[in-house]
Amino acid sequence: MAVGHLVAATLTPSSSPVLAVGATVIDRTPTPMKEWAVRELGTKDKPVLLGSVLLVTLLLAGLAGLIARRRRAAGATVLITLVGLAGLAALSRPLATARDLLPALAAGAVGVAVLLGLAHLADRTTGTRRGGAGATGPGEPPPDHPMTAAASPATTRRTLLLAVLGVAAATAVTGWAGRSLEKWRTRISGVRIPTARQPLPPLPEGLDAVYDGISDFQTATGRFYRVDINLSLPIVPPDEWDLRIDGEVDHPFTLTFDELRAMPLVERDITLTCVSNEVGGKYVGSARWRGVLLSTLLDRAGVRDGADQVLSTAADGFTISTPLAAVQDGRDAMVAIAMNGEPLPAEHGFPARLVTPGLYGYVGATKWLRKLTLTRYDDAEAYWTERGWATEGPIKVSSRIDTPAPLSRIDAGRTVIGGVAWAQHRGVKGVEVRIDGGPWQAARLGPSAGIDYWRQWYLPWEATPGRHSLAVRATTRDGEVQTAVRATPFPNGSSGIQEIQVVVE
Ligand SMILES: Nc1nc2c(c(=O)[nH]1)N[C@H]1C(S)=C(S)[C@@H](COP(=O)(O)O)O[C@H]1N2
Ligand SMILES: [Mo]
Repeated sequence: MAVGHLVAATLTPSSSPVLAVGATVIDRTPTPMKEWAVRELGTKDKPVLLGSVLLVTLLLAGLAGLIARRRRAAGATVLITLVGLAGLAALSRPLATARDLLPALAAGAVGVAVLLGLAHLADRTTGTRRGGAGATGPGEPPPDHPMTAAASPATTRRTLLLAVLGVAAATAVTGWAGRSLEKWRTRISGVRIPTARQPLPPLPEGLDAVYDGISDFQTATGRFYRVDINLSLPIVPPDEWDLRIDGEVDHPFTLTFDELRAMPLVERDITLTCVSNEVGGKYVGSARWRGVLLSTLLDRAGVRDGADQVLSTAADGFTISTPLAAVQDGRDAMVAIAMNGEPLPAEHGFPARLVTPGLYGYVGATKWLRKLTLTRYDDAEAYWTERGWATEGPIKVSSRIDTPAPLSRIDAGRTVIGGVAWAQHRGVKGVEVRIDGGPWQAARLGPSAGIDYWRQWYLPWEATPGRHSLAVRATTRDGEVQTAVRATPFPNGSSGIQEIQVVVE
């Protein structure tokens, strides 16, 4: 598997046997179970999945080894079947080509060679032990038989041990080399993003500068939540990349990266949220995006009557449908090429992604964007909508307590309760806090960076010893109060009010 991973890293990382099987497991997992995994494991879901794939493979390969002790061909067949399944998984990935079979072929060749080699050495240890016991009977090979006379039992066992350790070490080095190569190939260097026509002034100082524990007003790129279907990042060299705009348009066209970045760039502060975010969850982040307004691209293409969705296709084969009405209602959806002043990192969609204020990521935030097709909902369905998630995904008003942390112990005395609230493209008008089931009290709001951005808030609190429960809710500028009615993320986003317990000492 390590060899397969290394070979894949030189070609297409997602064709690695372990990644291809992992991705297939994700695809085949029913939505409720996927939701459970995201909820229980959070961002550890991927390491847990890959760890399980590796563990099961090790066990099955061990089984192949045991079988090979008696019947070489049968053991090798088990191994080849395993590798064959990984090869099929790689071939069934959305953008797979025949080349994606190579990692599995390499894994199969090396795997069978190692299996036969180790089985041979293992036989010699058993053979010499038999010979050494001196129990040479009528049916037994004579002491000078090549199997028994080759070496002393100690030497052979040491050879076997050394061979096993050697294989283990080679596996570790090869696996590490594959991971390093994969990382190196997704690095971004030497990409320059021009400044915006009208650069935004720096953000005002946020509440995080004054009160510990409140989320930073702007989320640092390295700490921005990441959600996508990929176990390995797509490699998209900017000089091979282009963006196609087609479908129900008068003038389809294609832009290279150089052409795109030469267009007039705008800058916007926008908060992204994942539909999988639970009430109080972490799948929300705020950044300054720079790119080309989607409306500029659509105007140039000339959208025909009849289209009702913008279907985007990404380099990972992922698709998103964004309601045309939403991107034409004046909100600043854009094809972003920079995040917080730097080129997009590979994790967040390099070289270009869609950002749509007010819509959950799965309907408006296509990373590694390659194509925008104007089409109809009746004619095409996107990745998550095919899997039962809602067609339109407006972000629900929500708020989160960042400090004090749930179930924490804090000192009695003067402190603050604080956090963030968001209602993208509607704006947050107010935030209220409820202590121990008492009346809702108005919190103070931090600076505003527009209706598409979250709002920090805090409430000074004289904490008295004992156990306390704290709850928060937000109100939008158009007057909607965050509902207490609980909803799961599936199918159109969570709702409810976050209530936490703390102990004051
Ligand atoms: N190509 C691609 N784009 C994608 C996804 C994906 O799996 N593939 N996931 C979407 C989802 S569900 C979300 S919430 C956002 C997350 O963006 P981020 O990882 O930059 O925070 O990306 C969206 N864009
Ligand atoms: Mo998402």
